[in-house]
Amino acid sequence: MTIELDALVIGAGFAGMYQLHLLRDQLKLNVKAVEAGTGVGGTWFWNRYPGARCDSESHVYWYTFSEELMKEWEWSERYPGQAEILRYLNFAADKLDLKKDIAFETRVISAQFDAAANRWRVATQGGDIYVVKYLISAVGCLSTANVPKFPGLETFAGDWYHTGEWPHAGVDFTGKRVGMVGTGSTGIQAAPVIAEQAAHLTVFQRTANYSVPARNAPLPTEFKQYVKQNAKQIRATTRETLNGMAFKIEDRKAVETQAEEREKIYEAAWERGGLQFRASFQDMLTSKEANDTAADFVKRKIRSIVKDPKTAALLSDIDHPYAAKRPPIDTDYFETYNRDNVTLVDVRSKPIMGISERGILTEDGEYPVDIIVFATGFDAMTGPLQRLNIVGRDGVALKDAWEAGPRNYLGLGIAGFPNLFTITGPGSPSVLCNMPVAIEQHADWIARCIEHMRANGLETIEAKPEAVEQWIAEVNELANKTLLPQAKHSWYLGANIPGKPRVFMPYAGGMVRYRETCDSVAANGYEGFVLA
Ligand code: N01
Repeated sequence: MTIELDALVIGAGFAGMYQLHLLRDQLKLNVKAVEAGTGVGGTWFWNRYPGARCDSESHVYWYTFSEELMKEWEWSERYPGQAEILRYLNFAADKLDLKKDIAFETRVISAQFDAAANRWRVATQGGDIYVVKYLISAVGCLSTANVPKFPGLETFAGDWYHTGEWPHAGVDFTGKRVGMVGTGSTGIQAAPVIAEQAAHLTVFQRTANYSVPARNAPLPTEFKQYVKQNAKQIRATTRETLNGMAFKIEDRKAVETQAEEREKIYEAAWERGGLQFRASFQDMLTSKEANDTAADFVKRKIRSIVKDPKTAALLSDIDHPYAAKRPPIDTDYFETYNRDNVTLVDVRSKPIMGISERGILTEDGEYPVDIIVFATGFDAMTGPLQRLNIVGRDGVALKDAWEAGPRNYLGLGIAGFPNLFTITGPGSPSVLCNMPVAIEQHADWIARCIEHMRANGLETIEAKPEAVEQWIAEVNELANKTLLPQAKHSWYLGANIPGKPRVFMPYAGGMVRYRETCDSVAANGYEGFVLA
């Protein structure tokens, strides 16, 4: 079937749903969304692994464009769990009546720009062709599962799963020997929950990781009321902070604070729990000396929690600055290693060689398991876009244009790919920000841009190559002012995927500065874009 539309949105998670709403209900475009899953939810549709929960606190992890939606929904816990977020997104989709305009179980396999017709031709796995003027990717940053290519995986006699493609029916670990590979945010959330059920859990750690207690808890009635009464103010606060959270980064510097006082501050932040640990001092991500104080504090905490000295040493032998990789938060992660049925295996010194029929093979020998859980992350940021097989002007494929790393303007537009917008694309704050805040800003900007084009009879918008050059230079410069690029094994850099170019992908200048830049670009007639 060939379907002609004004616009097509790819993906029906937080981003795609909001973009569909704006384009359909505000701009009155003829627009649809396509979604590979059988339901809305994106990340939260696919990531159903045990312990899956958001690290943003619930009162900032939702749509804030509608006060009505904010007042009608009530979160039950400090951090929303996967099932509750999925319920929330279904609630929002139903309130906005979005589902009727989303084609589910529809995976995009290619998108080709037809310059003569000034249209994108988008092909789906089912054989449909969407012919559209505007193409908006809302495919998320972490939606292309990375299953390491371990030789012999196909010979494994047990079951294996990637956390980002978790079976809807769940996995029963009762009585099973489980091997889990990966100790990022996902593995750190999953391990304590799996360990409670499994006969034995063996965690295969390549890079030791920091983690701070989340201190999740049910929300008291008073707080729920506070959120309802202050919905507008909460929204406003998330627009004023560097990372779209409701907490502000303290003005004080770790290097100018007396050791005793600093310890008290870290201790209080540890007790309070959550991502705001990294907001304790303003110099934590810019000064190695400051960062060392936080790193040292967390490492000492790990050693104080984990009883077996060898395991404690492995867990606290962390090779990167605190928060230079996305910092996880946890519920009893380090405590889990005190259980009799949990073992930690270091696969940095003795890497995984492959998978046998019976289990996981490292240079140290075979670890027999019944189930393997790959908490091995994603081909982040560029992976989901590349999977769409996008071909722009003059037959240039995105995979060739980005061979040396992503190159775009504002993280939103790509030279040679007219009328294509990438929500939370590389080069935008995205994963360094509370995602719904970054998403709403992008979707609003895109809607305003399309509105401007229609009001002025403009047919195409395309980033100028020189604007792309400047933007990439700015993204690099901002990242290099921080310690972020110093984590060698970070997915921010693409370093988790063999052969992927090492480029720091997110915009590290903060959401406030980024928003101002985008607004001023629009106010100056979409400076840096060619409009025709
Ligand atoms: O993935 P990761 P994730 N052999 O890439 C290891 C978001 N998120 O799914 O560090 C052995 O961080 C890898 O080792 P190394 C959040 O933004 C959010 O955990 O590359 N090990 C690492 O330990 C997060 O950052 C939330 O050396 C291998 C792990 O697998 C992002 O998603 C919850 C390996 C992968 O860690 C991704 O997190 C969860 C190999 N061949 C996730 N390959 C919330 O907000 C990889 N590893 C709650």
